[in-house]
Amino acid sequence: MNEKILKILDQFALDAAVVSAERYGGGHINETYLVVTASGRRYILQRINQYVFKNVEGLMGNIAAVTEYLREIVTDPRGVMTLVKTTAGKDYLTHEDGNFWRVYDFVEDSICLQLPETPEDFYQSAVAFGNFQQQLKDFPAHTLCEVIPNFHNTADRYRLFREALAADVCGRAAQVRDEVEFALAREEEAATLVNMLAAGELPLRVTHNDTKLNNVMLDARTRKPLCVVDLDTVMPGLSLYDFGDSIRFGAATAAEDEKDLSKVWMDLNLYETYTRGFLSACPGLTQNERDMLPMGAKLMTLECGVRFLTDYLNGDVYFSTHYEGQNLDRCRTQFKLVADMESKWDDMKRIVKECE
Ligand code: GN1
Ligand code: MG
Repeated sequence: MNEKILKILDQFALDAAVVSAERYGGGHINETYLVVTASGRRYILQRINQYVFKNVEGLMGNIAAVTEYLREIVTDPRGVMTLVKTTAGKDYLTHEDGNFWRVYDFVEDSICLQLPETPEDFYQSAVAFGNFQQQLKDFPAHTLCEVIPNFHNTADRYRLFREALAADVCGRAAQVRDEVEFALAREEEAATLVNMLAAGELPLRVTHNDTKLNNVMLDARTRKPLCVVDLDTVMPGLSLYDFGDSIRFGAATAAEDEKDLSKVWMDLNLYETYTRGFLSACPGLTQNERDMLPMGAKLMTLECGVRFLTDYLNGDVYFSTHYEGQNLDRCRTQFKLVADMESKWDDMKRIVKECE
């Protein structure tokens, strides 16, 4: 076993001596290990990525506050992530080399899916994220720190896009005139949700901000949700961000970087499935939030497309890419999804009404 990892684990209040610690999972951000102790108990050890997360203290403060709050509500201990404290009683360890480490209890008897195997799986992920929203409806969201400032401030994303377009550091602007035009034609509408928040028409909520299926743990036996994981981007926001990002990713018929746009659209059946699951688990949404669900889906998709386009103009510095032009391909699928949603707008609104 790795000596350094053992020394780190020594500083956490585990139940018994460590017998193994192996690299685990497919995450792209943090470094993760599965730890087993002499009693057979399992833990997850993670080194927090400080390049992506500059404010680890704020991030860990958010996770501790939200998980402690949820623990009072859930009945199954697997219904919430549990941080294991350090021997000094802290929620994370600051190592002498400057890295930050944390330990969670392993969520036993659970599965985690990369893609839905059936529409029911997608439905259950909607229930999981709806539950998360519902359970935290009275949590004072403003007390959480904004882990990544302006993360879903769509208006601010446009400001950064305009800056990138004006600077055109890679000389790519001329190739993307159609995409630029598509984005700019929707700039005013893109501010709809942030304007409603500022006007007090939408409530500030605790949001997860990475509402993909693989961030839900399902019970291995019942295939029903246990808890949501990857709480690093939990911060104050709008419920519509979480709903919208799920639709953007989960109701799309093709990969985010599909080149053949004729394969890309938003599947209305999957949209309906997710909406039904989310609304059934989250009856506490206000009428304005319900009415704006289609707008949440559209604006999260538009925003993501604008972010990909901005990164393409900037020379692919934020999103990791595997080939030249991948960010432009990603931008195009997102804009195709937006156009498809616009053509299905009345159906999207009708489905929300039918699910209420
Ligand atoms: C990033 O790292 P990943 O794939 O979970 C991004 C999301 C985007 C997504 C698009 C912290 O998420 O906001 O929607 O890529 N996360 C961050 O694929 O920027
Ligand atoms: Mg993630």
